[in-house]
Amino acid sequence: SVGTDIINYDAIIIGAGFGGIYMLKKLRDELGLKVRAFDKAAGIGGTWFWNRYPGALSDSETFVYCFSWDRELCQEWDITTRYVDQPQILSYLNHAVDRHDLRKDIQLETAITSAVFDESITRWFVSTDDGHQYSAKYLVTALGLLSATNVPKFKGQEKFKGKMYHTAHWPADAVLDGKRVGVIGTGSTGCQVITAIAPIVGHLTVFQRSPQYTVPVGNGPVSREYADEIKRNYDAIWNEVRSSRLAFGFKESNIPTMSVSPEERKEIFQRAWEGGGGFRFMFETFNDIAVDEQANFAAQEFIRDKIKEIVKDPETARKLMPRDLYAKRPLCDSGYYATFNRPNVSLVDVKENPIEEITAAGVRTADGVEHELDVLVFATGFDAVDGNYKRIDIRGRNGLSIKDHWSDGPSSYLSMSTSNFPNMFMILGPNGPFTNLPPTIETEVEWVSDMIGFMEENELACMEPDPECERQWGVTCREIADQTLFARAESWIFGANIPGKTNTVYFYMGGLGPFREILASVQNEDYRGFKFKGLSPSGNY
Ligand code: FAD
Ligand code: NA7
Repeated sequence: SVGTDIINYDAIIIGAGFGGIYMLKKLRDELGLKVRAFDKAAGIGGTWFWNRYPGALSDSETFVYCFSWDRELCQEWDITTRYVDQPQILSYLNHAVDRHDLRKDIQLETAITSAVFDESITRWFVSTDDGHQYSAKYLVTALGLLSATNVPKFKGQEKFKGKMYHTAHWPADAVLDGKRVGVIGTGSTGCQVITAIAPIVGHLTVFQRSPQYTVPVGNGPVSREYADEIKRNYDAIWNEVRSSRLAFGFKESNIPTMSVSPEERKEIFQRAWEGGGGFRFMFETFNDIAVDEQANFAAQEFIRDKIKEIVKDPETARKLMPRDLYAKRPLCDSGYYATFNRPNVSLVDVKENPIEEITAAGVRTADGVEHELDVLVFATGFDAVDGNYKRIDIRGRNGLSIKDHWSDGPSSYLSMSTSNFPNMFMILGPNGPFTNLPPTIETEVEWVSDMIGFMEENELACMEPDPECERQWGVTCREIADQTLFARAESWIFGANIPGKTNTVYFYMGGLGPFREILASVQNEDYRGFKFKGLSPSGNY
């Protein structure tokens, strides 16, 4: 039976970002359950609480980087810029939480250290880092895809006398003005932070391992007419977003790259370059850049030509020019390549000239140069998708740990559930859609809420997906991913950014629209692939 010093809930949610917030709303206010959400952060917002580095910006456009479920808020909240930056998103999410009076059911600064399923009473027991225990029938993990940080270890790191920051643990008191700053990493985050801090630091040294294809983001204020037009059409916009593949709020192209003349191709790329947006450049221009080598090469060449044009020093331009596939998360920036024309910015190619060690004064590279630094920034990304799962002791039936269950790489049935972990629902679990994320998060939250509602209505004690359906879902995800060039590029999307991490499929690349159709058909067929168990007369499993 449930102990007396344990506080009991119907549902426990881990995480208070976009996912956890909406999940709390659904379960508490629509299903009337007793729910508590926990987050180890000192504030709500998830990603946008943690990532406070200069330049942090969502590159999903403002009108699709918000909650569609709060239709009133969609009308009330001002759209003033084409994209929203970290402070804007954080204040939006705080406003949403207060608007729905959710704060009182969110416990902050509390990390979940373990979650153990007790099969005899079909309940989860959750322990926190402050020594308390809680239990719940349902456990919802909204732990974030890009949340557990990747901090590579360099020789001598502990000797460094300056400050070291990972971009996702950016301290409020960080001072960069006039300082000698080094940045390791040139992914989406690296490009943003490098471009933002170059004008304020004394000297900036960029340690680049892989050069990046990036296009202008095209941020700026928007007109009142633009915002009004979106608000007038919001219902139609959301419908389109939900049935699209990428959920970014633009019409995905259906034209093959090679079907147009070279001149027309260049014009289309140029228009996209001027219009701005990384996903737009890759998916609004043509329909095959991510799947066809020749098409991909055409896009690469266009960007390489831009680098040649923008970057004045030919040696720096050469180092900045990627030669591999354009098949990582498409990036966009606010003047990244041009930043390297600044006299206070230098570029070190750490593939040609590796980091040997971190010294008391800075970073020493293989050529013997010691790059003296006051601040070293790690823009080295995340242990994506399953990173936070491995950092909690999660145990399902028969004490099986999630680490063992996922020893060959994480798996799921429909991203939201995994066998042996009954009544555990994952928001953005492995093998979910690769999209602009809020619409996918909403899709998953609504589906989970529907299933929990179904279980409550039918007095079911327990749900668990069929392992064979889970295996099949993994095969489907693999097959789709293998049709794309993304599978051949090394990035976090396939777990290739962390030494020793299983390089496998982590996403359903079939798109949100098709994913939603699959979910609807599963639901219509009495939750095909899920096993349920009813309550015994005693109320036990
Ligand atoms: P998160 O916001 O990551 O929240 C997860 C929460 O779980 C965190 O607050 C964390 O503290 C908490 N947590 C984890 N483990 C525990 C534990 N053991 N105990 C207690 N709490 C725990 N997506 C886009 O669609 N478009 C973008 O332009 C975009 N830009 C991004 C830029 C950056 C710099 C980053 C890092 C991510 C970006 N993303 C973007 C992805 C972004 O993560 C999602 O859009 C969205 O914010 C995810 O929300 P979430 O609620 O699923 O997870
Ligand atoms: P990314 O895209 O994983 O980028 C991390 C960067 O750090 C990338 O340039 C890496 O080089 C580099 N890196 C990682 N480890 C090292 C070591 N050991 N030495 C040198 N350089 C290293 O993370 P981001 O935070 O930029 O973006 C992740 C997502 O979060 C992004 O898509 C947004 O959606 C938000 P590599 O390319 O691996 O050679």
